[in-house]
Amino acid sequence: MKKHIYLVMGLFGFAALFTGCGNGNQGKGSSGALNSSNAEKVYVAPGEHDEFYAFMSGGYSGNLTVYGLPSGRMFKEIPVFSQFPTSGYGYSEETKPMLNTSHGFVPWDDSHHPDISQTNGELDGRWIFINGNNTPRIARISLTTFETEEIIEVPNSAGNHSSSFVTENSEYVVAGTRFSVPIPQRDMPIKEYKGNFQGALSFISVDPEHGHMDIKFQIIMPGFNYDLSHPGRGKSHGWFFFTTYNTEEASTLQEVNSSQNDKDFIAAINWKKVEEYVNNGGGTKMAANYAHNVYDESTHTATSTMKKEVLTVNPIDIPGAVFFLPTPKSPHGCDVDPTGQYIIGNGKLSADLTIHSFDNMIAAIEGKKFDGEAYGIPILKFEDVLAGTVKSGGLGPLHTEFDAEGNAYTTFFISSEVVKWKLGTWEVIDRKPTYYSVGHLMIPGGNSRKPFGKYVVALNKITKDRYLPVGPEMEHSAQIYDISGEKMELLYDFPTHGEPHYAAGIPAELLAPKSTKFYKLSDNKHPYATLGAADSKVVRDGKDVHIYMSTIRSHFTPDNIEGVKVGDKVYFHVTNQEQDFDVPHGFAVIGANTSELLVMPGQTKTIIWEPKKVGVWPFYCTDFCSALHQEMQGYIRVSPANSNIDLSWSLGE
Ligand code: K7E
Ligand code: CUA
Repeated sequence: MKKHIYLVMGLFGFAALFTGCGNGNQGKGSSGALNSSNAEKVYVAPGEHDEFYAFMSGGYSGNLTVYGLPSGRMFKEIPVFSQFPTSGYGYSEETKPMLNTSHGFVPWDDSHHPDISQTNGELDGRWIFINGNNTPRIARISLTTFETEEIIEVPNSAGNHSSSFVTENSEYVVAGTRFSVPIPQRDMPIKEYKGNFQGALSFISVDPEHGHMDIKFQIIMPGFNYDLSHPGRGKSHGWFFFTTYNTEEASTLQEVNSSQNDKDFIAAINWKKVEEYVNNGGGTKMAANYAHNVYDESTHTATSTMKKEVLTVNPIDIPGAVFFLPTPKSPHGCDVDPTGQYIIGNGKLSADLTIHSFDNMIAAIEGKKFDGEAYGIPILKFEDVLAGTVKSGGLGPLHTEFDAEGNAYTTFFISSEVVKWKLGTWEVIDRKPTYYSVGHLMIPGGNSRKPFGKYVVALNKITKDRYLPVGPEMEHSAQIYDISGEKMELLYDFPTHGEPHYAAGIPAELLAPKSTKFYKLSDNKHPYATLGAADSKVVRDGKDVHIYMSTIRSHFTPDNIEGVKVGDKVYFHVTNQEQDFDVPHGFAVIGANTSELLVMPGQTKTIIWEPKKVGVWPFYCTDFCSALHQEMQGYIRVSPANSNIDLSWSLGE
């Protein structure tokens, strides 16, 4: 045990050494990142467009950010798991249901791994999925509207981390638990973890037409930690691979106790076999309670439904469906190359990378060459499945991506570098420092059969001296490298928002032409929509007052409202009448216990305002929409609770 403590301390000492040094003379001189031709490589002239979209997970912002590559310009923050006052997401009545869970309204999460939908193993640009780590959820975001359309909660899961990766035809988006827990949840002593806690790996089906998600089955696995996962592709399509750590099943002092085993496992799951089993009536329905939230583009409104049942399967009931591949040193990343042949386990406490061969794995399974079992799941022999080892000389490998030329790129957290190596020969071709302590990296399409190469983006954890200081809290730093040549070339640094873990990149030409410009007013099915200024009205229903409000440059209709009383609940249903690209109107009213609304053309959004004080209170448009934007305002008169002033409103006559 002591030896392990020393090893861990040794590694972190080494980390301090690397992350502690400044950028010194890096890049001075005629080559390197300060070379002016590198500036040209990331320069996108005014009015020109970037070549790639990059979607960065927002980490503890709970959201997803959209950047351009190579420029590193941020285009949008897409709210997903967190309330977002900039647009009113999670504040407006229409979007609040998106954040409903079995724990009630949860307005925040920690998002890690975006993954773009695929067809035949290639990015198809329809949707992007991302996981909520803390209160386990998977979200689906439309890549035409760039809006979150659906969120499904994942029951029996805790720390939804080995998620949200899609299979080759987006048959499934997969969500694996990081923490094992009692399943079903119950009151029990924590020290009885071993043998009692379990880990759920959820396969969420994706409707090929609408993208709607549904948990098809959950595999209830031994009580390990399931860290990351990737789908098989090509020849290994039908399989899914998950790294595990804490196969020791320690429940305390994890940083020591879960590093005891020299090898943990990669769990190989033959999901086609499990699918066949459940299609034939296999599995056990378990009572559950989880939210399924769907946003309807025609009503501009989300609904939340609680689901009450989940289908679970016990892997030992399906012989041939699940195997363990021994993998050294608490592996973190689990990556599959574009051919589907190689499965890379990045042992985060190791210097070497372990590469398993899919063909070897199948041969070992067919030859029934097992090295014992864990909870009835066969363990394959390490030597039988091993394809090779990359002796990198780096420390703390985390994640690997691929280009289209048979090269792999692995990040090393402790030694702060990206290492390029050759699939099949395992030789190291190049290594470049990152600033500092890189986590994931991303090559557009690098998690598919068809990587686009050209750039790799390193997503660094430590920013330190890369930018002007802004106090103790800094944004994380990304770095873009040109990988079109034999050697990688650092081009540019740019800050990212929240803590991007993984990212997904796609050629702009696959998304830009189909991007929604505005919503058609004639398609607006919102029950409180105002489809023309003439339809504006105010309706009282007991203490509820519904204001059907329309907006067009540059006025609200109605602009003045009287007859509202203290104790009323006022619903401002604001419809934007514009039918043009990029003309939002905003709405804010004094004292609202919520955010503004930002309403896109053709859309209806609602906030509730509960006036507590008598007076005449203004509201206004928050988005500078025209030269007369400052005139886009109105008043609402609030009378005492017992007043008998009738409702009235002005339509601008
Ligand atoms: Cu940050 Cu993929 Cu959540 Cu590694 S994870 S870095
Ligand atoms: Cu509408 Cu400003």
